[in-house]
Amino acid sequence: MTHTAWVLGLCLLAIQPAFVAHAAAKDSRVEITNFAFSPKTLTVPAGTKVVWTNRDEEPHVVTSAGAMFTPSRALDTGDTYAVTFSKPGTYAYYCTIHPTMVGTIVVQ
Ligand SMILES: [Cu+2]
Repeated sequence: MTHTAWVLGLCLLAIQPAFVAHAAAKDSRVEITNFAFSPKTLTVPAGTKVVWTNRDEEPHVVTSAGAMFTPSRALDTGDTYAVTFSKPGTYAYYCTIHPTMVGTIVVQ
């Protein structure tokens, strides 16, 4: 083994835990684009932080149907909103400004 290969191997060993930690980080994303939540249904394990990002030029709101979590304020372009789902269940939500925009978070 050349010295270079040995050093590279050491580097890979050193950075590997960072990748593992990143993969285990419990957050998941929903994009708001073209007046729709994407993915429309997101299934996550309990304890996941779900982060919505508004990619539209229009403001949108993330509101729980049945008030199962705190609603967001009106999200402008690029704004994010996060909810951590600790209990299993099906969480339907919609946009109060555009009530035909609906989505679901399924927490397992
Ligand atoms: Cu909206």
